[in-house]
Amino acid sequence: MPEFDLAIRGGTIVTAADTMKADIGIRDGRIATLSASVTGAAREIDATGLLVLPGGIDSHVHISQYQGPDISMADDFASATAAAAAGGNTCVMPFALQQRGTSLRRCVEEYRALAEGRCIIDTAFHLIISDPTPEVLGQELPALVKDGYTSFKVFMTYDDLVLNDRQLLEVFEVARREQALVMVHCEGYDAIRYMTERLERSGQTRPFFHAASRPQVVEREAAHRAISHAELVDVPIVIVHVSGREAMEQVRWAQQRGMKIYAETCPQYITLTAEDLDGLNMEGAKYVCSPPPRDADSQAAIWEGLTQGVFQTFSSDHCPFRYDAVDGKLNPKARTSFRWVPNGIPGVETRLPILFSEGVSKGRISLQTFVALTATNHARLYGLYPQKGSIGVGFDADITLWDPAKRETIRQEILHHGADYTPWEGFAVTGWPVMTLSRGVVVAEDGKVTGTAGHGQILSRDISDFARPRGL
Ligand code: DUC
Ligand code: ZN
Ligand code: ZN
Repeated sequence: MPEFDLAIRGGTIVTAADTMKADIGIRDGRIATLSASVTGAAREIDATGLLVLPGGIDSHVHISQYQGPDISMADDFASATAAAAAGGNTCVMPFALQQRGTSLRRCVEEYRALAEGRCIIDTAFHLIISDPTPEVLGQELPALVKDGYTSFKVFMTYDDLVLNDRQLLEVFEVARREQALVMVHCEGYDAIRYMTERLERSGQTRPFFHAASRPQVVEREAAHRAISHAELVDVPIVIVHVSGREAMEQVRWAQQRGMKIYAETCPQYITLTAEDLDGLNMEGAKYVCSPPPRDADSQAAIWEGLTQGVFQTFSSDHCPFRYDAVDGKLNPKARTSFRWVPNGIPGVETRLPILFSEGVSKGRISLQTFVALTATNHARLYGLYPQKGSIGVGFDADITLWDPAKRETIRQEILHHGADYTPWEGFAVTGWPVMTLSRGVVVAEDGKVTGTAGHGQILSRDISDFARPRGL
């Protein structure tokens, strides 16, 4: 009987701390040994010339999320996790969205039912709280945290999701008590309404004006407000999808004051700008997401934040809609105003190549920073460590073999997501995933998805050390 089910041999292992030449022995889906030479495995994979990375963890994706009666997301759990696997990921973290007037527990069960048996890689849900009733805050949330749903997102905008300041404070208080981590969407509801109505009154309704309706000051104000509320309650929070200089500076200011404010940014904020929303006819709708992409100065600020440790995670915020579809970007109302263009872009499959190419290949960040930003910190922040997020004895054998020299041009035709376009069509990258293993099983290889639906498990998560209040 062979000692190992699988050996990965001859590669260069990269973790958030080290780079080393070693073989990996895998048994029962876990890493059983790291050593100079592993022999005696039932199967061997030759990783000569390749980097051996912890599989990507994308802690911010939206899959099959309810969008109202007229709009549908482009991915279900099968296509989203297939795309994620092809893009070098071994775990995604989507959201179970509470609709107002409904039980949080029931909504979790509904999303789990959509995911069960369909995922190709492992999946762990965050919650979205839109209706923090006494029942939700007092009973449902604490029970769900105990069941392993240890993080939730709240919104400071959108008619159906926005929480007022009092509600934010109350959610923060529960998070503090239960040691759950709150992710905050920072854009101010009233300011966006005001700008949107003004723009519409003056006929400025093309997708381009989506960006003008929510300028940086709107995000900066909300980030500052969320940080202030977090300070009042003494609770750690994550400011998600930070888009530009102004919100980044708020986060850095809070961190410099010793607060536990964590932050996430995304590929769109280092590669796209508001100009991309200015396409012919409705083409700009392909880039409509919130917060919107900004400008060159903001891209530089995001790089500052990535290199100086302001950001802990680099996620995709994958939120895919079909472009040419009546239930997507080109729904009939969207032609009347940017207000009706669904917010979000696909990106789960292209996140890793974009950061590797723009960051590592161009010499802006180290391999260690790349791994921390794309895998290790996601696992640590959201309670999946040390099961996931690194390469070491005892970790799940979630591994991506990466060719750092491979040049590729991102094109819709090579992707696996359910959207009918990519915002990065024609974007050239250096560095590409060539094989993805989920718990020791090859789920993607050379651009083909080889995993089976149902291999991916739905995970519960531990309380995160990062959610511990300062105790002030
Ligand atoms: N917020 C997200 O996190 N994703 C898509 C749209 C949005 O507003
Ligand atoms: Zn958001
Ligand atoms: Zn999102």
